[in-house]
Amino acid sequence: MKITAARVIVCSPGRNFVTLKIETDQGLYGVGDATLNGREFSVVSYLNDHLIPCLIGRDARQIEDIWQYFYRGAYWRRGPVGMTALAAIDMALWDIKAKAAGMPLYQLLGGRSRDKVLVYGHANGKDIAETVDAVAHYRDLGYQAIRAQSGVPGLASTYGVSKDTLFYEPADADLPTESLWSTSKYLNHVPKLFAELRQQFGDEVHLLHDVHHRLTPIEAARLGKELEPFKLFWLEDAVPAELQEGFRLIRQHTTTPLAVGEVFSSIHDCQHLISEQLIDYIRTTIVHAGGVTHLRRIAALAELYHVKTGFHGATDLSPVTMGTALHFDTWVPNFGIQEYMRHTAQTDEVFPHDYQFKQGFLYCGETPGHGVDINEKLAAQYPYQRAYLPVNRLEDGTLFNW
Ligand code: KDG
Ligand code: MG
Repeated sequence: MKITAARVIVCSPGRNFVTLKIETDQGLYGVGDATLNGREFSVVSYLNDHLIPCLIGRDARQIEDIWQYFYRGAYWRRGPVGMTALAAIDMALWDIKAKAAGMPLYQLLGGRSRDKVLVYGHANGKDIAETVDAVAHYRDLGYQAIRAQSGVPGLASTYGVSKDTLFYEPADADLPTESLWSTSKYLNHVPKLFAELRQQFGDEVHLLHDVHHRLTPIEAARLGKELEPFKLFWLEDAVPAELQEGFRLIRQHTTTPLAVGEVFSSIHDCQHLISEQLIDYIRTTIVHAGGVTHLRRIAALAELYHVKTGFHGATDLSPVTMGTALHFDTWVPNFGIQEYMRHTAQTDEVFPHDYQFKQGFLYCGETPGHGVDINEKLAAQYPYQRAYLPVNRLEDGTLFNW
């Protein structure tokens, strides 16, 4: 089965998405997501200028060989741009293979390990009262796991607090906006938020929180310890994770479960975090970490060390990634949870899919392949709109982590 064409489609049905479509001489095609939020065209160029010329004419069935060809063959390994481009090819090839087999992707991976996929949604508010209302709203929608973020008194804006209740989109301006950060104000506030949430909602609901890379290990240790009475499902991205051994310090001080990895692009970014049991959930996802082929290796390593999956699923991961991730989640033995931020109706229309949300769970479909397509005609009506993620400064002006 020869690859005859590969096309990169850029569209913006409410937000930017980069999509790869691979065609074969047998009439089957596959679709992959190549979206890297705020850096979209670096992946477009990597695919168009460097990978696609080497892809045409290859046998679409040889997924592993093609993966190795682009990973080892690049000489320049890893990194978000290269691994996202490789992931898009990999996703499209798994889609083709599953379509050729006449099976939904989870069957090819090894079959069903569960009936449904537990997901968490995002409840945000400008203060504690608003966040309580947002959590109540998600409870009404059927969610059993909810991430809670609240504005911090004294700070004009905070990560995770949106204008809209269901469709939080941080890449919100054509040049980066700037927010201000104070670690002490944040650390004083967050335990109050979770005390109130437990008071209001009891112990039944799973509560999660994302620090978004803003603390040092000892600060994260203090926060984890103070949050212990409120039994979080996880504390996410407590520190920027370039320093894997930094997690040892957090781990020595707290039993709050730790999740990390949405910005990782390879197994080498989390090898020590996993093998030294410094984390509980690994958040690398299909699109930013080399596709299904590479994620399988990460999940298998994690399984050895009692680490569960908890894939990133923000709105910048297109429905193509969400659909593929749901097949992976349906199969993977050490599944933990899946993040699920809803896409807008416009996005859902451009990417027809067969997955469904019911009462706090997502269900992947039974269509052969990963179950997500792109309506190219409709996509053409939504041209690219430049959009950046914000940057963050300390109150004295120092540039900080966003
Ligand atoms: O593109 C950046 C977003 O995907 C990220 O800010 C969302 O941290 C995030 C999360 O946990 O969903
Ligand atoms: Mg996050």
